[in-house]
Amino acid sequence: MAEVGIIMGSQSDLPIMEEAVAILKAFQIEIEVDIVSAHRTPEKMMEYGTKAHSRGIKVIIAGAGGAAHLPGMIASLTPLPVIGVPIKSSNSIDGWDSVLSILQMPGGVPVATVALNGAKNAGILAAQIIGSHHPEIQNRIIEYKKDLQTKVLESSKNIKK
Ligand code: RP5
Repeated sequence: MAEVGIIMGSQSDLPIMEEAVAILKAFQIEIEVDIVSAHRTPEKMMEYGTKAHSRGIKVIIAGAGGAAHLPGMIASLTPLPVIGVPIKSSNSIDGWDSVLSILQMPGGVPVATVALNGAKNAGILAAQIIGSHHPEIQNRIIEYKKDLQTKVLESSKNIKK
């Protein structure tokens, strides 16, 4: 059963959102992926946002670009933590529109917003949330962080040669 729901406003967001898919698969977390548009399929968005928690989803990652309303609207409908991924899409001016649309939520309705096109970090954050009550997954995150450290220390050694 999927624990992380990854949704995006358009098929055109998929190349970025694939990075969340890839890292969550690497952490061996069950996911589901779908396209849910706040503006083009509002009824589907309502259905997704109101029912995800009863289907066993624990965290939602929502990506959108331009007038990026999907993460905030989903957050308004669900009791689950929502991670928002601002995407620099074809209708973005420079990406700030997507960032601010997702980041500047009103009090009471948080969206944990990652960097522009930061789907990989969204996946890691979702894994950390799941890992907080799942020791096996938390251990994979500990190993992942050790690996990040090893890579930097190796580059540091090599750059001095
Ligand atoms: C947003 O508009 C989507 O999330 C996407 O980032 C952007 C452009 O969508 P398309 O016109 O490519 O379908 O709603």
